[in-house]
Amino acid sequence: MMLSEWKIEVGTRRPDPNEMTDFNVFTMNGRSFPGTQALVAKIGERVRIRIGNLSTMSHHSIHLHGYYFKVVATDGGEIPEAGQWPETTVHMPTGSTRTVEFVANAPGDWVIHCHMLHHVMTQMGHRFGNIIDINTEGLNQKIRKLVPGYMTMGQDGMGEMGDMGMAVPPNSLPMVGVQGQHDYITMGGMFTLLKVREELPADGSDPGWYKSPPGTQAEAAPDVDLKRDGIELPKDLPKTAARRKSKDDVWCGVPPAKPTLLAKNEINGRIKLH
Ligand SMILES: [Cu+2]
Repeated sequence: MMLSEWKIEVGTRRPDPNEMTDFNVFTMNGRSFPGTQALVAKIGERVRIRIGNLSTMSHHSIHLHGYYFKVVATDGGEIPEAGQWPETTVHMPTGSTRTVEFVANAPGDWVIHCHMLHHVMTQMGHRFGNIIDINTEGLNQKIRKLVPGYMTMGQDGMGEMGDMGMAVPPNSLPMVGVQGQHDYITMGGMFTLLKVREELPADGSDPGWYKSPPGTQAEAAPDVDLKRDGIELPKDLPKTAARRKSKDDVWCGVPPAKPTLLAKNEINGRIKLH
């Protein structure tokens, strides 16, 4: 699995190799989530993943959910068994390789990703103020007098970006995330899934989302249990709040035919996917 970082300016398709620090696209095998390909394994298989960090400036801390693995080799060679160490995250210095091994004994969809925050955010990790949990009601109208089409975003995280349905240039990714089987996955960039199954499709295709057996997933407690334990839920649960649509925002749910920011440079017209 090759890790890379790129600087791709708005309206261009060619990564800028002269960038020194301000990378905005992070890839596994040349693709950013949700465009990455899932890794697949059959239950009981011994899995060996060799990771190479081709980034010019960044280290990456590659983390696998659901498993412990052992670091069994570096680009300097095999590590003798007595020297192998257990991990859930392997640090990848620039220009290095690490090889990890484990037995795929737990079925499921397990995330494997870089643990550096903006490496799983792609463009959204750059140059915006932190307004998490700030009350921004009415701010759009005020700022739009100065900046037409202005949108306040980020007060509930960046998941809302996927719900808006804003048009993007044809060779672009959503700013962050994709709809998963349970909820919107607010991740991008250096992020993919390890899919472990009893049986894999014979044609090597993606096995789809894991169907959890009944009783193995967390679910909302029934009212009777909450009452028994003396728990009273607040009226406006955080989950509901994070998905609310601002009444004052014409962009939400009704994307304009031609987004102002793109129309300015006619990016839609200039970029064609080959
Ligand atoms: Cu990283």
